Amino acid sequence: MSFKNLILNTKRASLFVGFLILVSCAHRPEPSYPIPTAQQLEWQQLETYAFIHFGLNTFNDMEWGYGNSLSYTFNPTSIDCEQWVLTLKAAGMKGVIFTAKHHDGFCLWPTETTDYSIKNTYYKDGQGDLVRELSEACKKHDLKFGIYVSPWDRHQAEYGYQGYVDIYHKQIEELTSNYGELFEFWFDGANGGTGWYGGADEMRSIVAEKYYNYEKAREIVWSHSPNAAIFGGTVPTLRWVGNEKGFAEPTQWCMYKTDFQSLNDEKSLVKGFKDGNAWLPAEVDVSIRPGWFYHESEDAQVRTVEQLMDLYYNSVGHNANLLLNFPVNQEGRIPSIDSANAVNWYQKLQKDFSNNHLKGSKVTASNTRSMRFGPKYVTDEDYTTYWATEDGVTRAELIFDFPQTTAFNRLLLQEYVPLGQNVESFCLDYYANGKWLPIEVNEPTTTIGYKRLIRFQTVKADKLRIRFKVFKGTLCINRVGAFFAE
Ligand code: FUL
Repeated sequence: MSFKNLILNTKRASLFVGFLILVSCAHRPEPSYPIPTAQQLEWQQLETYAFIHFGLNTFNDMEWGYGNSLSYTFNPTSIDCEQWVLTLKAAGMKGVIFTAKHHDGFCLWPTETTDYSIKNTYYKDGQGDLVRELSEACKKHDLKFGIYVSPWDRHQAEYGYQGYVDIYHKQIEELTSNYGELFEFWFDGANGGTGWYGGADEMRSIVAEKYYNYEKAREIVWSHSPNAAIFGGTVPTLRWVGNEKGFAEPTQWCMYKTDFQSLNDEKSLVKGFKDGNAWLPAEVDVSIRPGWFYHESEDAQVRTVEQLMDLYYNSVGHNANLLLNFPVNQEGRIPSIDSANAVNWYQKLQKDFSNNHLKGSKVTASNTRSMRFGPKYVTDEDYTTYWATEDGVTRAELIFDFPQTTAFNRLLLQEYVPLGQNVESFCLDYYANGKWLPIEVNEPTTTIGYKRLIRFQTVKADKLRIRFKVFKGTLCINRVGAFFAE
């Protein structure tokens, strides 16, 4: 080989090695398992959606009907499912889950499985079908639709025996095959034991994880709505947060353990498991009033805009979805005070998060995997792009340099969870008058997950620094925002 050729080959070889290094850093970080399915991710991106509790309880001033309230007492005077849907949309809800049957066993659709239904009421002379009316209003106004059908049935004589399980599965079949695509299906875990049970009027105990055959129930749901998220039972795709008060812990893992005991352990449900074997993010279910059903006596206790805001920060802001219940009253409407508070809350929320002050800032990162994963992607609003560090990096920081001193009091952080949830600890500092100062936050700045929102006293800063102190796997940050809320 001539000297000239040798030089040429060496040059080619080093170019090739350089290329290899570039390619290896440009590759996507390895996921840290467990990770969400496409369906779970889509569900998490909904963030807020509604419950509607309505039925015989509404007309009998009850929360848990015994199973013997007379069906003709169900008598709404001016029902309007479009009013529900338009209210929910104006309150920013992405979907609605309807109590097609609550524990009292009364069915709001003309089921073939029992006479204890809307067929035996004065409503539309027994020709009504509220599941139909609501699902059609949802289609018309583009709101997702979901079903709650209580496994516990205090009316059915066969409850506790195989006969009822067949009825229950048939009800699921009817509800999933006749009303279009469902985004979520609710298997409520509540069971108080006592009930009317066809006149037996006694206590009946069952072993829920065996009795209802939830595996088959889910199969029925998925045979019609393969993308439906599943709440409750033995094979859920999301988890109850362990309370109905409206909060998830700030330290909040999407990961969970899927044995039935863990699925019912309220202390763990509220925070998840860092070492959980499955992706099972939390859903915070809570009512806009003290009760799930409408009671006139609670008209003065509707959550205010401020209280709804707290619910939001304690659920969506803590890496969980918010399922907000709206009781429908005896007229068949969402009362105006509930609707006004919810809509005003949503408008405030939109205003508070309308202007991300980080957008005009210059961002630098202590470490970057490659240009394809640069820090500029944390403010681009594109869910498919993110900032990532190189493999093996165990600490990293982002600094945002503002063009002028900027006031803010809210921060938004999102990990790129399609590759898993990694961050365990971070801290926030701002730069003002020539020095770095900590942003005082009154809750632990630990996990981030799909979304974390943080409230604090207004700071006026020239720079913002986020230090990611502990994380497993490779750090992947999808979005960061700094906002000013009045
Ligand atoms: C609970 C039920 O017992 C309540 O009545 C309500 O439906 C709530 C959403 O779930 O377990």
